[in-house]
Amino acid sequence: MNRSIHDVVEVRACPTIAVVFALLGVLALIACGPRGQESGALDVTIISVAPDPATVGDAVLTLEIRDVDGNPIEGATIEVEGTMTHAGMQPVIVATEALGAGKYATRDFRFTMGGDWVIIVRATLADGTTVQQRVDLKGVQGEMKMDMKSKDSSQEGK
Ligand SMILES: [Cu+2]
Repeated sequence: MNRSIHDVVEVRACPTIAVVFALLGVLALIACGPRGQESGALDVTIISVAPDPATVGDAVLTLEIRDVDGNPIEGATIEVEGTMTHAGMQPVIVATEALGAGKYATRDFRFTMGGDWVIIVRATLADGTTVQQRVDLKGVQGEMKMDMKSKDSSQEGK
């Protein structure tokens, strides 16, 4: 799973804007080089994951979100979807809290399985435009099976 192929630019907006953002994304890629996490109309960096290393269970992802010019995205509504690429995965979709300076922290996020996750960040900008960007978050620690129940699921299997 090559990183540069995996991180396809995703833009959900009207077609004209999508084309513009796609072009900007290409320019950003050329300008920034293959940094993997950063392409497209939003420059999304996961600046921290708590606990660290990321582990199955409750977690807080702190994101830094900038536009292609490097300006922090302020006044946006940011939704974070955590998912994996295998069939049957139940995505985890949560809201975020703005921390200022383009930083946002997830509320009530939870890693339900160990393994490689994909974090999809959906931003509704102040002008109503919706932009989406995905970031890989690999190697979440813990069991590679569904953990849809609460913490007392360790009681199972007796
Ligand atoms: Cu999964």
